Amino acid sequence: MSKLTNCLLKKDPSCRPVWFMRQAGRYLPEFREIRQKNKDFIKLCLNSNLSSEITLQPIQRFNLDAAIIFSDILMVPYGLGQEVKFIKDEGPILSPFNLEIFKKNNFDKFKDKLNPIYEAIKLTRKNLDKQKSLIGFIGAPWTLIVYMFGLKKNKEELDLNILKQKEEEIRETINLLIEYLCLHIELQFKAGAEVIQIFDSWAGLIPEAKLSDYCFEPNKKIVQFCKNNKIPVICFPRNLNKNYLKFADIVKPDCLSLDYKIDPTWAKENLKNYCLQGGMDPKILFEKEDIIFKEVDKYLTIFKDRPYIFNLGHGLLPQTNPDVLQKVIERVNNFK
Ligand code: 1CP
Repeated sequence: MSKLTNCLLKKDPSCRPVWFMRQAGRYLPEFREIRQKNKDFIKLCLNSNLSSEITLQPIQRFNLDAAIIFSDILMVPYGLGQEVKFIKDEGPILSPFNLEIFKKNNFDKFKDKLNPIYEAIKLTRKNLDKQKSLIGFIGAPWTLIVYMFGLKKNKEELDLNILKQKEEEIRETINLLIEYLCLHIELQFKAGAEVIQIFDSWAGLIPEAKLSDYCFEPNKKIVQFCKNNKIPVICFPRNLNKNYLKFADIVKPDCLSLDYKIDPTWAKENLKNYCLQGGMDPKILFEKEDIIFKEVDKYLTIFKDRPYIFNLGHGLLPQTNPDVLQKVIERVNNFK
């Protein structure tokens, strides 16, 4: 069993796996080199050889316990017929959503469109050390809805008017999305991804009264699907604050990934029966070495007797220095 699955399933506190969200990405010069020659991000995600090569880049450089397949949560809306464009410094833009067209999808069409992702997973699993895990992932329904319906007014705020107007359409879309997301999980698992992470990056934007409908229940259904199929699952309901507790009680994933606004001591005391992951602010990596190490040690000490996966409270930022990351990984691996 790999260190990561041992921690997740056996809840063994003695192993201390480490990996990072966005570990394959723009902070690596070798990624930028490939990206520069491949301007179309969707096409890059659908190039199985390149996707696999990018997935393995951080593994070649660092002593990490897991690789995460190079793809994007927006490949699912793409697979379901929406156009997806990534505009530099602006983020993703999707073509207008149309429920009637969306309903015309079927499993075979979806599977064919996203097949290169599953091929990339097969290829990566073949070239990855047996001791290292390969992580597949999805975006949670709500987080996908935010992009599919263009719900954001700006980086931090939702357009609540659209949210109200489209309530019925959103409900129907979430229910359909769950089916395709479970299929996407199953196909990634069958191709060789042995752990799934569910990113609910915009969970923190949901109005309190809608948390159950938009966050807890959809995540619960997908986690239940994973459990029924014996697929280990990590949930990342970002920025839920104290509602992490409610999320944990209702959704019951194998592991909860913490964002950097969560106080790790609070998490340790309140999320008692859970394997936990991450938490440290990615911006700490821009500080001086002694400050970084102090913060790394803080997380490792708080979670010393708990099953804990070292990671950050969100993805690595593009300005991160890979040499600094190298030192952090050594620090984690040598921690006694
Ligand atoms: O070169 C570039 O500009 C591409 C940047 C990039 C990368 C490296 C995007 C665009 N996606 C990815 C890969 C990616 N996305 C991975 C690969 C594996 C790894 O972690 O190494 C994963 C797991 C994701 C997941 C993802 N995509 C999330 C969830 C995690 C999070 O960051 O909260 C989200 C919200 C997206 C949407 C997305 N894709 C890309 C960007 C810049 C964004 C976010 C935009 C926004 O803030 O709204």
